[in-house]
Amino acid sequence: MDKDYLPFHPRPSKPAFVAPAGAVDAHCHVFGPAAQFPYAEERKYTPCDASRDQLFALRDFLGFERNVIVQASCHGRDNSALVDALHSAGELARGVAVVRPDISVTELQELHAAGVRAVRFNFVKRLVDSTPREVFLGIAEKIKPLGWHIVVYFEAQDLEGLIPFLQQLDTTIVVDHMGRPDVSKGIEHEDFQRFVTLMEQNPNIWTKVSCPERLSLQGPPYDDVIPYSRLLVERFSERVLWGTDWPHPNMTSHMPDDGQLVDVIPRIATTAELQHKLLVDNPMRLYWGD
Ligand code: 0GY
Repeated sequence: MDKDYLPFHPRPSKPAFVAPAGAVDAHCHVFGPAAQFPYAEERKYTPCDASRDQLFALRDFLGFERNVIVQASCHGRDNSALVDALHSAGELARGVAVVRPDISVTELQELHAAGVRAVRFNFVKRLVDSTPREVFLGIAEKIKPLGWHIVVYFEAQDLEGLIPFLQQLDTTIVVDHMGRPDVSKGIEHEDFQRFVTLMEQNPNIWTKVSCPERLSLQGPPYDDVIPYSRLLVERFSERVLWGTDWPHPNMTSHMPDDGQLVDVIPRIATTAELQHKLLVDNPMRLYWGD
């Protein structure tokens, strides 16, 4: 693990919010353990190991039933740790993989059988070297027969340049962490409004109202991020997902208490109906709908 890397919270609190039956943590990761699943050579950080069993124990402790496990950049395009976790979880987990452009149909089918239902395109420069758009478009073509969707990770200032590319992807797109707004600018700022307009104009675009801990300037209980997430949940209730982002790679300001993150949910989804859509109906439709 990197010298300055913050490990995940050792003893999260029990959340006061009780998630509805069947709730899905739709954004989390497994890291290693490195002895069994080494980190990628091209990685930009070396995290603290965070095993599948630790993830599943956290899921149960927080009162959730299922996970969507997202391949993180530290594992590159080797999805072995992800696939191992999916096999172990059976129907209780689905996966988002990162794949090579030359991946074969057989390899894709194996990932599908393990529970993968999407690929992730990462545009965050501190995490990955840039990938030419044509390469991503080639992958988008390859996954079409499987009915997968595409998860994209970018930062707010890059959205404008990405819009034409996103509009070329004629499948469901899920944007990580609300497109990472700069919350010092306010919800009326053109950057966040650009994202809201994008969702308004493109009914195939979903988002994860996740990561207040990454976006907050104030820290817990993340009051400065709530208006952004709440607006998206209320306006796009059928196209929002929620996740812990455990084990919270690359946090530098603080390490969130996962129980406290769960307690953000009733502040952004303020009715039982919105909570059910966010935590059960939407992720089940997208990841378990086949
Ligand atoms: C996240 C956020 C981060 C890392 C990754 O793939 C990754 O390494 O996604 C980050 O550093 O912002 O969603 O886990």
